[in-house]
Amino acid sequence: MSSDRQDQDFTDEVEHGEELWNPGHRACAGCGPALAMKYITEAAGPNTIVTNATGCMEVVSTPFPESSWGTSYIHNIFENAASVAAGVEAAYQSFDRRDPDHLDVSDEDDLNIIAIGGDGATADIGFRALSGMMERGHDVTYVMYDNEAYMNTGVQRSSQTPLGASTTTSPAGTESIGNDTNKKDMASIAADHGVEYVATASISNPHDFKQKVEKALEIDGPKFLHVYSPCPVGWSYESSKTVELAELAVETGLFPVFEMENGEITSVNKISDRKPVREWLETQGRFKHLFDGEEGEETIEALQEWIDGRAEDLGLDA
Ligand SMILES: Cc1ncc(C[n+]2csc(CCOP(=O)(O)OP(=O)(O)O)c2C)c(N)n1
Ligand SMILES: [Mg+2]
Repeated sequence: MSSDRQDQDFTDEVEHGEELWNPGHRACAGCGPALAMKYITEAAGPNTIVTNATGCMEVVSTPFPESSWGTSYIHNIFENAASVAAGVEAAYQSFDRRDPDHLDVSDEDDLNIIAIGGDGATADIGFRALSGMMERGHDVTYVMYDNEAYMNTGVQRSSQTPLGASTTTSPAGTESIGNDTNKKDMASIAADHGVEYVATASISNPHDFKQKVEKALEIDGPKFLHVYSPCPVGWSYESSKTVELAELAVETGLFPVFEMENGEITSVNKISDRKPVREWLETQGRFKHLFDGEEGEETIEALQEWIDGRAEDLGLDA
């Protein structure tokens, strides 16, 4: 919305289903996380307060005096989206106790508090804020959009960067094969906090993702969603291929799509004829060096083994 409209209270005016993540933001062509924002807001509707960590989604959507957000929106520092969301929730509860009429939403039960952070902001630098929010049991839905590196500051590796990826802090070269760790399993970590509902989703399946957002928002207490969101710039591929590559990551099992309820796996999007991860690696410049020598071949095999192990644990194969 433009600056002269910022004083108005839009929350009551926007009908459910209208754009709440508005065009005109500065995301790159083919930005996967931008699609994730669109789907989150479509599923959540206008009665929503978003807290958003520093990162690409904040930078592209909030250049003063404009904002792409039709929901209420708070930009917070890199490491504390979960803490700010927890504070918002605690504040609403306290308003409610003092004066229920004070609430500026049509139905307080429908108020959604959603914290959004990138993989760096969530799995690494905001990890303890997230852990505290989940452990204290705040009624907050946390969405981690995963583009597998710190993209906003120039493609540094995160704990979600896959094995073998070349990034600016894990550059492939004579001394290095690229990133030397596998993706940290954030779903299990969230479930181990006693979080009732945990799910993974991909921007290649908006229906599935939006259903999971809706389901999460209906549950009281903390919820954690991990949404896979490719980045053409950081991964080095042609921008028209974002949805295709997100889907290929699912079809290879690199990014399994599942739900966990009360610590147990309750649904898995099964895959028939899971494709070798090699097919996905070949599509991106960040893995190019893996196809050039024995060490690269060993890295591909190690990644495939890790994927096979997880697939077996999850019962991923149809
Ligand atoms: C405490 C702190 N450390 C570092 C930064 C610089 N910084 C801002 S955004 C960003 C990267 C964000 O990465 P991620 O959370 O994965 O989101 P993305 O940019 O990929 O969307 C970094 C390192 C910061 N703002 N604050
Ligand atoms: Mg990132």
